[in-house]
Amino acid sequence: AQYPVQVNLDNCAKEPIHIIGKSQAHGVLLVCDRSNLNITQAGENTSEFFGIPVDELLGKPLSFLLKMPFSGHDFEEGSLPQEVEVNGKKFLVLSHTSEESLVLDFEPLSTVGDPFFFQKQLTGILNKFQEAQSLAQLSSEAAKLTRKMFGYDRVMIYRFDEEWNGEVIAETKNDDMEPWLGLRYPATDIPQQSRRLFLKHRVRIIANVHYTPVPLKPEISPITGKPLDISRSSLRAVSPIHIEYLKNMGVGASLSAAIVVKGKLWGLIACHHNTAKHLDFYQRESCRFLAQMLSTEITLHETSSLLNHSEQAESIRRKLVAQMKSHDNIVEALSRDSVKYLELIDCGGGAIFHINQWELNGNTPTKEQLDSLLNNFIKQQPKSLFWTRNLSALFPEAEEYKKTASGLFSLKISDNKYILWFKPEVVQVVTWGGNPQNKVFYNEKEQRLSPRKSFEKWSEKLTGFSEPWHELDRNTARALRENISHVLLVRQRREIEALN
Ligand code: BLA
Repeated sequence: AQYPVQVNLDNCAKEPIHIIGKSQAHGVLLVCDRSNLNITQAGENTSEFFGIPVDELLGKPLSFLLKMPFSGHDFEEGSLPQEVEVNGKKFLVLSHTSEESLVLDFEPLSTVGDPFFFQKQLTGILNKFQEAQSLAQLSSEAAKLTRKMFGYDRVMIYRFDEEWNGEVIAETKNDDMEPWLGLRYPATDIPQQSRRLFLKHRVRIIANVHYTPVPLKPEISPITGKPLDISRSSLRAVSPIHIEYLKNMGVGASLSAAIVVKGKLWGLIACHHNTAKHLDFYQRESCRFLAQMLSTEITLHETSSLLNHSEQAESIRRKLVAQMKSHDNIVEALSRDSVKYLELIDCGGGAIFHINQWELNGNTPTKEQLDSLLNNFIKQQPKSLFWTRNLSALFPEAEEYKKTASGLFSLKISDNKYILWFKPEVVQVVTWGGNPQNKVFYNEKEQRLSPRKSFEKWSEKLTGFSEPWHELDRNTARALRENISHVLLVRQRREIEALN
């Protein structure tokens, strides 16, 4: 056998989870030809659920299985799930199309309790969410409500950062379980194709981590001659890598629900159960709704803090403009009057470079260090705005002054005019769920990648980083540049007019 010389995490993103060709074992996957509703493929567990071996079903019309009146419309794209009876058992059938195939997920219908359970909770949930004063409180309420409604052993709110690493920002769990609150996990744990599916499907359960995957028969679609895309099936089997991951974590079943803010996957409601656990379609819809309400509430929180922040910056910028208009010297107007450019962007210090002179304010590197930073680094940047929270990683010389300037935000006004803002280093201890350097190894027995075995807390001291810059800082800086250019232009015109 050929082993990859180097274990490559890119392989995670290539795991073909959409054409996995197998289902989970708590229901039956049935595939028909859309044009005539003849059965073309089925899971090999039809005997267990329907009492009919798979070979007997293949090629037969759907009516052979569903001995009841139905019409093709019942299973069209977007139609409601249908309750059917087969072999004396009740199933809920969820249907969707995949190319020329109609994919039917048969899920055994458990005798549900109160069908209005969720509706009755709604007002309570909304009130709890609206009472929350902070994102932390909101997340914690959401975790508690999810656990109360669906009874998982551990419920976490998992938030992605800009690099798609994640952090458990709220948690509620059985007392005897180890807390994971505050732990971080690397981006490769939830690869991109999995995150993309969450944006679409929003809720996914893994009913039993210790299940035996059920192969589709035949594996290749007889209609297209290709593997069938079953990414939209609620029964789709799980990537073996992720199953191993959950086993290593000691998890028996999971539910994950997407938190989507402004069209982007913001995080997950991540639930674990120690043993197998199935939520039926209606419960999953309730969970989807809860996640939607949480998403809306998070959007509101983020929008209102964004609005406050931008109103503040706006008012400071207006005062700076007024100062520039009443001063002859722009640098003095920005740095020595009652309102200062340092207030515009959250920072520990700043510098203005103007016609080969430095004006330094607050905590900054020295003029000599800034000369080198400007000439050897900032001037090489292709755009007039540049920002980083980890300058020394990009410009090693900056290691010398990382205490004052791990964060750099620079604005070029013209070739001989720059404004810089600095943020100090904040040493942080970050704790990961397992050593993130050992994310994965090549498993010779299985001939595939395996995830790390240990999720033992692993702490890392992060040095050379500042707090991040705010996304609004870019708009603020751009607007300031416009203002300065305008003031300078008006002044230049007046000078020319005076000369004439
Ligand atoms: C999927 N990995 C996932 C999912 C989660 C995590 C939530 C989605 C599960 C679902 O679809 O229900 C990760 N789960 C976590 C994390 C926590 C948790 C971080 O509870 C923290 C508390 N995984 C690896 C490596 C690879 C990998 C190294 O660790 C690749 C080699 C792959 N993870 C992987 C794949 C999926 C996945 C392929 C998709 C599984 C599927 O949908 O079939």
